[in-house]
Amino acid sequence: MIRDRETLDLLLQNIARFVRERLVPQEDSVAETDEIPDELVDEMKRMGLFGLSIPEEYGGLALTMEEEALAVLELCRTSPAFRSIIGTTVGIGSQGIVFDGTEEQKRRYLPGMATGEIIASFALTEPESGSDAASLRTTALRDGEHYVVNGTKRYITNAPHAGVFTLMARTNPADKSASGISAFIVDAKSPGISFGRRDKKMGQRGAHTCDVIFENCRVPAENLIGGKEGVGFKTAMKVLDKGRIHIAAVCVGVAERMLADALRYAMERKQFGQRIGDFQLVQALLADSKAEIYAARSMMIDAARRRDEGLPHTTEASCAKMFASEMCGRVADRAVQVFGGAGYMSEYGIERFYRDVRLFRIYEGTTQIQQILIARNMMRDAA
Ligand code: COS
Repeated sequence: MIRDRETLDLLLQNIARFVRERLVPQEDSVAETDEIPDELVDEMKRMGLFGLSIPEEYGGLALTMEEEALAVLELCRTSPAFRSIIGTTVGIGSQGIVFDGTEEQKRRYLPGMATGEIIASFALTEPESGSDAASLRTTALRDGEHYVVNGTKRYITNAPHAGVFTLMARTNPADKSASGISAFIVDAKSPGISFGRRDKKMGQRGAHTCDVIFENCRVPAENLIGGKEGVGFKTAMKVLDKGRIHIAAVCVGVAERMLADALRYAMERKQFGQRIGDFQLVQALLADSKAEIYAARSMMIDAARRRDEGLPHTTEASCAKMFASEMCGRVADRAVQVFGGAGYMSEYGIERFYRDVRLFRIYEGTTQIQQILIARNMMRDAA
């Protein structure tokens, strides 16, 4: 749903200019240093990018899902690590509070997230619990006015920068199912929290993940999201439903960028006395990519609109995330192919995208998890 086309277009133009003039020129240096310069993060804060999804009364831009998806798509016509710095605050780190938090929790945390002063991070995955999220072992045991948290969270995006974690932990260890899990807001500076070394990754340099270790970390009982135990898994699943549409938009944005680069190269590079883009076999690589991007974009927009209209969208979110992330991998592969030998060389940047986008098929639910979700929902709906 687009509320005001003119305002949205202004935002999209602003983001497009920022990407073109500020982010694209720094892609190489970010990949080299593994750091996003503070001044770029400050610019993102000033543009309101951390607050895209935060309601207006807490200082955010309160974009609808369709608007957020279009904004994110625009931001992703560059290295996806730039999106990652705002991604957890816009998405999985904050939305549990937006959906299920108490008024007091929203007032306390959301305004800082909207300005980017508080980076929010989502702590679900553990060493022994990835796709099987409901098997998580981190415990949060009530002790007077606190919960005492013990456990390790793994591959937590933005953990090294986080001000706050949305943490999923088991408040009822006797209940091994999803209903034993609760969600908390945890201040990253709480005593009892320590951080592992930054993970070395295949790509997305500039985006940081690490382990977060909780040892007798005392969390005030008032930080239990919604003040209710046993519903944290549902909060996490709702957050991921929305997150998957967001990731589909990320995939479309990066794919459009890679295809634009491949197209430019195909029109410049000459072999056998003509542009390689004039060869039909190269044209097939470009055309297949164009059609698949269009399909993914249409799915992403449709899923976003369903969400905005309050319709069920779990299946559509999974379809869009699955198709868009797989599409993005194929587009990356074809883009490298169009570049030929140059595609394998770092200086052209396309091999960096090829590595960066590999993550999309894995995080916020692997392709295989999306397949399970889609088929399960189909059978449930048919029964
Ligand atoms: N919205 C609201 N509630 C939901 C929900 C959703 N999208 N999905 C599940 N639930 C509810 C269910 O209705 C169920 O509640 P009841 O017991 O009251 O019926 C409860 O949550 C447990 O759901 P379910 O039985 O489906 O749990 P499973 O253990 O079978 O979940 C999947 C399996 C695969 C769906 C889940 O573990 C998952 O999404 N895994 C991937 C996790 C992931 O994406 N990790 C990425 C890391 S985070 S970046």
